[in-house]
Amino acid sequence: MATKKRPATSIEKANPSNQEQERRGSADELHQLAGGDHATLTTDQGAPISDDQNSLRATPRGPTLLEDFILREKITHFDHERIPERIVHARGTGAHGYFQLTESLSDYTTAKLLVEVGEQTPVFTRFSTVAGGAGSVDTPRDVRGFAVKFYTKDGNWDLVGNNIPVFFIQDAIKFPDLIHAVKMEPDRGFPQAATAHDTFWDFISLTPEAMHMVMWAMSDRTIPRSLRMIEGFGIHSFRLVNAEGKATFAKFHWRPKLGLQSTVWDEAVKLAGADPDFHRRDLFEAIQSGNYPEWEFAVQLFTEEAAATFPFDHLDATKLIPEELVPLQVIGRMVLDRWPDNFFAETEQVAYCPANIVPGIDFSNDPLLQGRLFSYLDTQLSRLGGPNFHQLPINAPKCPFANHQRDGHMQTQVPKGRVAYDPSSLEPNSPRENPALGFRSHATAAEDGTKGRVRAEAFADHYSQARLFYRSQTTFEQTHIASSLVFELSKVETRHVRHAVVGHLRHIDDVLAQRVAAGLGIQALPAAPPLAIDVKDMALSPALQIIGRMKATLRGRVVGILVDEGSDIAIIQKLRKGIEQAGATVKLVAPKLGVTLSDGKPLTADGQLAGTPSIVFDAVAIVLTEESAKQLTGKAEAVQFVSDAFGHLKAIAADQGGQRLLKAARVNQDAGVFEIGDIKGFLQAAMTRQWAREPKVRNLA
Ligand code: HDE
Repeated sequence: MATKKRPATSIEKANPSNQEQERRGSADELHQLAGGDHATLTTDQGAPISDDQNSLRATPRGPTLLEDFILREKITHFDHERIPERIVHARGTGAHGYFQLTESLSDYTTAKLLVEVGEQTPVFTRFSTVAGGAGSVDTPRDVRGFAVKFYTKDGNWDLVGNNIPVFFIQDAIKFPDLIHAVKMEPDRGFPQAATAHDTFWDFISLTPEAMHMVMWAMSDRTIPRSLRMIEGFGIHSFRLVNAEGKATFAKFHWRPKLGLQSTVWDEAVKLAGADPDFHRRDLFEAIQSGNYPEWEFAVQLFTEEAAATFPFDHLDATKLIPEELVPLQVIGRMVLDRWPDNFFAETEQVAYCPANIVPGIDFSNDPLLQGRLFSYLDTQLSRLGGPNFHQLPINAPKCPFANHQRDGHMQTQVPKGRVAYDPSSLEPNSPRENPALGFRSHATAAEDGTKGRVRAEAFADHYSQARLFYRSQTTFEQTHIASSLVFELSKVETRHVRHAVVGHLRHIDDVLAQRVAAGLGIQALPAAPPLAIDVKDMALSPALQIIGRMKATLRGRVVGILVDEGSDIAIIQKLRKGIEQAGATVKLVAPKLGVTLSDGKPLTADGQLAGTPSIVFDAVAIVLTEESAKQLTGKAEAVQFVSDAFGHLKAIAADQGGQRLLKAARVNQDAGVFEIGDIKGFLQAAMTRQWAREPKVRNLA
C-alpha cells in the first residue's frame, strides 16, 4: 500500500539542509517497508511531527538540544506511564459483555436490572489473582477475584466478589494484617504470589476464624483450569428492597456454563513457566473465536426470621449458606463477548467499589462488608490520582449523571452555568434530589447495646464449616487438600508454626490432621488449640465439590495432537472432526513449525514442540510414523510431552508410532490411554481427569 506523503512542517521548510534531506529519506524508506495509509503523527498539542526517528541535535554527532519539545514531550509522557498497581488483585484480566435477566425479582426489589426480564445490562468483568503483583503469573495457588460492573439504568452496581464464597477474616480491621502476611516478606522481597511461606502461615495459625477459608484455599478451587470455569460469589449477605420497603437478604452466585474445572498442582506449577499468561490468553482466545464464556446468575433469598434459625451467623463472612439449606434460584446470565480495545484504559483503570449500589439493593451489617465500603473509593484516589476517575470511560455510568461535585485533578467535563450548589433558584434545570426515585437506605431497626470493639458471640464457631467443607469433598479432593497442606507447610521454616496449623486441623478432621502430620514427618500430633464453642457436625453438602459435580462436556477445552513429518492425515482429520463436534478446539504440535503430513502438503503447526508442552492441553493424541517416533524417543521434549500428559491425569490416544513414544516415556497403559481408533472412548475420558491414576504417579498425603 502506498504511504501517504507527510506535509513538510514549518521546521523542515525553514531548514531544508542536505543532512535533513538525507535523514528524512531513510525515515520514508522505513515507513514504506511498514506500509499502510497512516494518519499524521502529532504532539499532544496537535502539532504535526516531521521526524519521529531522530532527536534534535546541535550537529550530527553533537549534543541533543533541550529545545527539542517533541523528544521531551514523548519521554516525559513515557516516564509517567505507570500508575500504582492495586495493593491486592493487581494481576487481572477483563472483558466486556452483558447481563440478561431471565426471572424477575419484582417481589423482592425495585432494582431495574433484577426486575426487567429480557433486558440486557452492559457489564465489564475483571478476574484477578490476589497476592501477586501485576506482572506475576496466572496460575499460582490463589483465590481468584470475580468483579462485575453492571452499567444499569439507575447507575453502576459493582458486585466485587471472589471465586470462593467465604473469606479469611470476619472484621475489616484485620485485612491489612492478612495482606501483609500473604504478600512477599518485607525483609527479603519474596515469595511472589504464594501462600507457601512463614508469614502467611504464622498469621493463619493465630487466626482460627481463617480455618474455613483455608480449606477452600488448599482445595482445587485455587488452581482453576480456566477463568471460564470458575464460580463467583458476592460472599456477603446483601439486602434486596421492594417497592413497599420490605427487605429480603440475598447472596449472589455466578455459575459457569462450562462447569468447574481445575488443574493438578504439578501442572499449575509448570504452567507458570510454560505460559505465565495462561488464563489471560485462554479468555482472549475464547472471546476472539466467538466462544463467549457464560455464567448463570443465581440468588439465595432468605428472610431475617429464617436467618435466625441458621446454625451460624450469615453476617459472618467466614460462613456460607449451604445450597441444601437455602436453594439457589437462577435468575439470569452473563455473557462476555467483547475483549477490551486497550488493556490500560479499561482493565487497569476500571475501579470497582462494593459501595456502588443502585436503588433496590442495600448492604447488610457484615463487618467485613462495612469496612470494604470505605476502602475501595479510598484506594482509587491514590491509584487513579484524584476524585474524577469516575469520568474515565470504563468507570462512567452509561445512564445520565449530574451533581454539584466540581473541579479536582483531571476534570474532563466542562460544567456550564453559575450554579454548583443546592438548593438554588437561579437555574431551573440544575440537578436536585428525587425522593420518589432516589436511593434510600433500608430502615433497619438498630439493636440496643453498648458501643465497643467487640466480635459478636454468634461469630465464635470457626471450625464447623471448615469441617463441613472438608468432609463434603470426594476422596480425591480430600487428598488434594491434605497434599497441598503438606506442600505449603513444608515451605514453612518455623517449626512451631507448622505444628500450630496441624493443631487446628485436629478440630476440622482428625484423619486430615494425621495425614498432614505424617506428610511433614511430625511424630506426635500437636495439641489442638482451646475451643470457644463445640464443633458441630453439619449435614454434608455435595454441592461444594468440584470433581463430583464435573459436567460431562468437552466444551471450552483444547486437545493437542502431536504430529511430525509424514503423520497420517486421515487419522488427524478424523480426530479433529470428533473433537470439534464435541465442542473442543484442536491444536497441532510438531517438532518444527513447518511440517508435511502424509498427504505431502506443507502445513504450519499451531505450536512447536519445545515451546508447547502438553501442560497447555486438556487431553493429547499422538500420531507419528514409526520413523519419527524412533527419533523422538530420544528427545526430552517429546518424552516429557507424554509423561506430563500421563502424570497430569489426562486422556491419551496414540497410534503405533505414538505407542512407541509412550513406552519410551514409561507410560503404563491404563483406562485413560486409548488406541487411536477409539475416538469415542478417548473423548469421553477427556471430559474429566483420570483420578484413579493419581496415586500411581504421585506421592500423595
Ligand atoms: Fe477487596 N480490595 N478488600 N475483597 N477486592 C480491593 O480495591 C478490601 C475483599 C476484591 O478487579 C482493593 O480497587 C478490604 C473480599 C476484588 O479491580 C482494595 C477488604 C472480597 C478486588 C480492597 C477486602 C474482595 C478487590 C485493591 C476487607 C470478595 C479486585 C484495589 C474488608 C468479596 C477488583 C482496589 C478489581 C480489590 C480492599 C476483602 C474482592 C484495597 C479492606 C471479602 C475482586 O480497596
